[in-house]
Amino acid sequence: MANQLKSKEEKRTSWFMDARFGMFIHWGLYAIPARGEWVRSVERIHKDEYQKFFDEFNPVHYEPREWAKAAKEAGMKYAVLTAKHHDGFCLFDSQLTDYKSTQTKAGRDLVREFLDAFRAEGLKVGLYYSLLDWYHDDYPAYGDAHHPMRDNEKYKGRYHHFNNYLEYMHGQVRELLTNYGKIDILWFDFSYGNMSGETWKATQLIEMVRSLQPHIIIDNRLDANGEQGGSIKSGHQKPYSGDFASPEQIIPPEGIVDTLGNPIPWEACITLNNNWGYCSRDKTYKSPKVVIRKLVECVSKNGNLLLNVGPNAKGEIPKESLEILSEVGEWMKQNSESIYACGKSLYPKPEWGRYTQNGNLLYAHIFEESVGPINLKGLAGKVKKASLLLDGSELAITRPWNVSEFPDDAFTNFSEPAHFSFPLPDEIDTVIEIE
Ligand code: H79
Repeated sequence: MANQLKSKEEKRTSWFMDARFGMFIHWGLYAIPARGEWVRSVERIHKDEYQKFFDEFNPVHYEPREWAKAAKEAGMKYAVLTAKHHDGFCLFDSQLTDYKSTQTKAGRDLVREFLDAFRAEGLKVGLYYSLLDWYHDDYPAYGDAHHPMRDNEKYKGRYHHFNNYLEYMHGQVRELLTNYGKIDILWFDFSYGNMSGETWKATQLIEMVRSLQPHIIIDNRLDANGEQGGSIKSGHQKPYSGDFASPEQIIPPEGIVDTLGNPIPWEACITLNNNWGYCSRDKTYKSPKVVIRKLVECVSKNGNLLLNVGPNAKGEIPKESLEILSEVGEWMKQNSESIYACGKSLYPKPEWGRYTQNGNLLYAHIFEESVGPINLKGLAGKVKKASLLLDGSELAITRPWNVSEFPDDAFTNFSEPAHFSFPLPDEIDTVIEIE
């Protein structure tokens, strides 16, 4: 589409749709108990008891340049850090609270260092900000399904001063978007039941956000039924409907489209093991192969993948995660043309894998070992050239001897050129570029 015909929303999100692959970083006090970022809620830990993690917090190995290099090497184009998660602890030097990293042994503004480091590596930067806040006294506690103090009678009625919380929350968002230069993504989390939309004074919040950072793109979680698209796709856009949908721990089966069937930007956020925050006992890591296939799946459905890491209390990304990222990076070095700026193909999903497409270039991601040539259904007579993305070697398009059974199909014949052997090592998926 010609640029001048693009809507404001499309222009805002065009870098994002091209980027396709980003790093989510969940880091905070919960890295110390190392039982996931929900630990305070799940174990109903009292504020006074959780305080010990604030007193201990001392991430001596926090080197965001190392994080940024790991992200870049993996082929990621952007990163989103939890500036504040549900526990209310701030990784930045907010003037509105003392519950922040600068008041801990860390003594530093960790958000600023993250932003500087990732920008220096040429990545776009985003901040996650929790709408929930289990620390602030004016955030409803008693009776709130998620609050650590939900059963504690002493916390009854605190929400009468909810406006104080809203002022605080809006104020912190203002700080983040005023004091740290250009922020590319703002990632709110999350709305539920009545805690949604105007309960957060969402229209006013969005107006402030856009006035401070006109180019920022915002997720859709100021709206309760946001995750899978919600009002973004309904055609009844609200000011706070957001720029992209944010499916969590799921890749939508058909991508996400609006009511007219037009694709809308979306980003699946997925953990590497089964926790967002560092969890020392959780070793259920996905293999690099699964991660690559999930990235390809997102792109093949017009979506992005925001892949999470949960650094530990010292500030290190777990070595298991680093290993996965580095192997994904190896694959990306050879095959990233089939990811960046690519999207859903005009051709339906093939039986042996997935297609991604960028203009005239079709990328065949071969997930299954084949016996004989790969069938490119519906492409007979349309292929100018096919080659392996891995090394650029040309592949012959041939047809099998029983051609009459496949009248309209093209095949790539892996027996020519002779030096190419298929399948490749099991861990790495093969990509063919078809012009
Ligand atoms: O930041 C990450 C999660 O902490 C956050 N969103 C991502 C990006 C998130 N907040 N809420 N939820 C996800 C969904 C709520 C899940 C819950 Fe549970 C089920 C809360 C209580 C039961 C999961 C399982 C968390 C605690 C136990």
